[in-house]
Amino acid sequence: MSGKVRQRASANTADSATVSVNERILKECHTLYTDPDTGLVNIAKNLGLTLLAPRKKITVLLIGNHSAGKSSFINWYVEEHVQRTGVAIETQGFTFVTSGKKRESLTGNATLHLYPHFEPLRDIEGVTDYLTTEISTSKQKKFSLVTFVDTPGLVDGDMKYPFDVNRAILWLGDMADLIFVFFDPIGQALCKRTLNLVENLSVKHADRMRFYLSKADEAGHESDRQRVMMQIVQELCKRPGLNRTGFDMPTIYIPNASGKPSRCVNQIEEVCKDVEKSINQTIQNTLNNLEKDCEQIAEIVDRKLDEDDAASSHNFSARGKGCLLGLVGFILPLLLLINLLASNLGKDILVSTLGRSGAETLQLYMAPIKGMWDVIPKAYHYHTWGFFLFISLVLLIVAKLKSRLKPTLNRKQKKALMEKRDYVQNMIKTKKQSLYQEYLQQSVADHDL
Ligand SMILES: Nc1nc2c(ncn2[C@@H]2O[C@H](COP(=O)(O)OP(=O)(O)O)[C@@H](O)[C@H]2O)c(=O)[nH]1
Ligand SMILES: [Mg+2]
Repeated sequence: MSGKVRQRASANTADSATVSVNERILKECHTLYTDPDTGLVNIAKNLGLTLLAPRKKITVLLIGNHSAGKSSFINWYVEEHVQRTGVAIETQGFTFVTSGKKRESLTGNATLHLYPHFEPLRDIEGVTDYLTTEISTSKQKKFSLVTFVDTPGLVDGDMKYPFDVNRAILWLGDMADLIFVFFDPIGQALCKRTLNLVENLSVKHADRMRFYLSKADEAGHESDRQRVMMQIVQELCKRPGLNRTGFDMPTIYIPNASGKPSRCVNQIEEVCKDVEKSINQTIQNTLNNLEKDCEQIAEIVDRKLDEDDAASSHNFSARGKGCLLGLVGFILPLLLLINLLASNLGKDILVSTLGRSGAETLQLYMAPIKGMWDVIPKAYHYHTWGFFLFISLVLLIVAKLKSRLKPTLNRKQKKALMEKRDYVQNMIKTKKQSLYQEYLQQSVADHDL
């Protein structure tokens, strides 16, 4: 019994040990947004604000000529033969290579289900049939935090793609955190399609793009390699959109790919570092955005509460004005009516209904009105009645209009709003602080080692 418990406990620690701090931070941030009850996405939606949940992994798009070594690089990174490689045109469509609980291949529709933010790809006719996802259980390097997007090899000329490959790659470039461009020394490194795409992508995403001279072990001697590199850089610089100083192009190759040892310098670790840097940047951005989003929510709540206060005081004065106007509109004809009754009913009837003192008081108070009424010639009495009835009607209508109220929040709604504000300002911000602390601590620890 206790053995079983111990076994389970150790399995748990093993499990949590394989989940890196960074992975957990991104997952927790994701949950803070997507939780159905307390998630920021839903809180914001109820306030009329659209928030996007952060992604749990970065996306790395690989482009390059056919046979430049893209698929081989993915296999090397993952340390598993996930993608088919070879000189024949192997990769026809787009493949998302990602880590998961079990080895599996998914079709296009399942892929878009897994990556809802890639859903607009459907608009590019024919792409869905050429989308696949390869899920691998590998946790090598930083693979648990990366999704690679392998693309069809780019070639010029007659090659017919079953969909608009340029449009699809440009669109994927918008979604990717990193865009790796592989140039190989033997193939059509300078194929027009690749150069055009690189130029177009760098209009928006120059900062996300990295260039590599791949399969560098096949470039011959050092001098040959230099020449190839010069050629590629020259070709790139000819493009107006790419003419920048200092093209950085590490030379990389898959160790032992050619089967014979190579003396060429391999900078493939640079690629891994670029991936790591992007992951770190993503974590920092995600945490910063978390705080910004909380602030935005708190601001909206404050604004709503202010608006509600303004509406309440508006309603208070509207009610006051409405009452006053209504009262005048109501009293005016009433006074005329009383005056009419008082002067037309005989004194006896008044005394018998109101009592002697009552009748006298009435006469006393009605005297000014009676005085004014008597000034008006008898022939105009009906007109005067009409006039005053009209005035009081207008007053009553204005009163009705003036007392129109603005909607206000009830106590429960107000409380709910304030709770939301406190939740994002206190709970989530504290959580963000502690996640940041964990993130920083691990890099401090890394340096200490
Ligand atoms: N010598 C050497 N061969 C490589 C390297 N990377 C890939 N290859 C070979 O080049 C061919 C094409 O590679 P592949 O990954 O399919 O290219 P892709 O079309 O860009 O996906 C395959 O036969 C690989 O074995 C490398 O770094 N060095
Ligand atoms: Mg390939």
